[in-house]
Amino acid sequence: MMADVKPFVLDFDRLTGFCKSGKIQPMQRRVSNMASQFIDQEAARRLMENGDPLLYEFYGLDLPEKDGALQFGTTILYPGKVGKEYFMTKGHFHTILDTAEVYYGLSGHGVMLMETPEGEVECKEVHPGDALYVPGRWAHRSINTGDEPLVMFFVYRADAGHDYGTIEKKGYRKILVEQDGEPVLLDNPKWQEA
Ligand code: M6P
Ligand code: ZN
Repeated sequence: MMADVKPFVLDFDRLTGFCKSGKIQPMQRRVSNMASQFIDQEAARRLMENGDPLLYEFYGLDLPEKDGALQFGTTILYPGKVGKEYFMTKGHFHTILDTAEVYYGLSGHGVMLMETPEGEVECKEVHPGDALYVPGRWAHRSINTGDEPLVMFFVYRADAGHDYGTIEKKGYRKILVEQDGEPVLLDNPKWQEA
């Protein structure tokens, strides 16, 4: 199977992140795709009734999920808030837990919120030109704290897989909310021990 994959080039715009030729199409996630993750359920409901805004788009490739292969693309996370909570990605552990991922900031700015199954938490800012290493075992969620799209390039082992279940059930330990115009990391009141 791998032998069938020939070298190829994809033309991601280095500011918008979109594939200019349209050779591949992004996946999209809206508020309704992850409404239960937000703290302010009333705000999430209002947004869903008012056009269900797009939170983010990201590209994935149809490549064999083999440990010798890589998966890569761009992710475009729009600015906005659900209540006081910034627009964010669902976030996930990798199914093969101990597999890492690299993100490279192209435009906009925000943070990557990460946590281990044992409860260690890290929050790292990403600006254009920053390369962020997410080690294996760390769940990762991107959060847009700015007022323009946060665009990043990412790459990870193609067989890593996405484990959403843990985050969907328990939530993240921390949330990032705006207070007096600044992002503040707080304990997630909805977080539950399994
Ligand atoms: C990035 C990558 C993808 C991931 C996407 C969306 O583009 O990490 O693997 O799928 O973000 O994030 P999520 O899967 O958490 O919705
Ligand atoms: Zn990942």
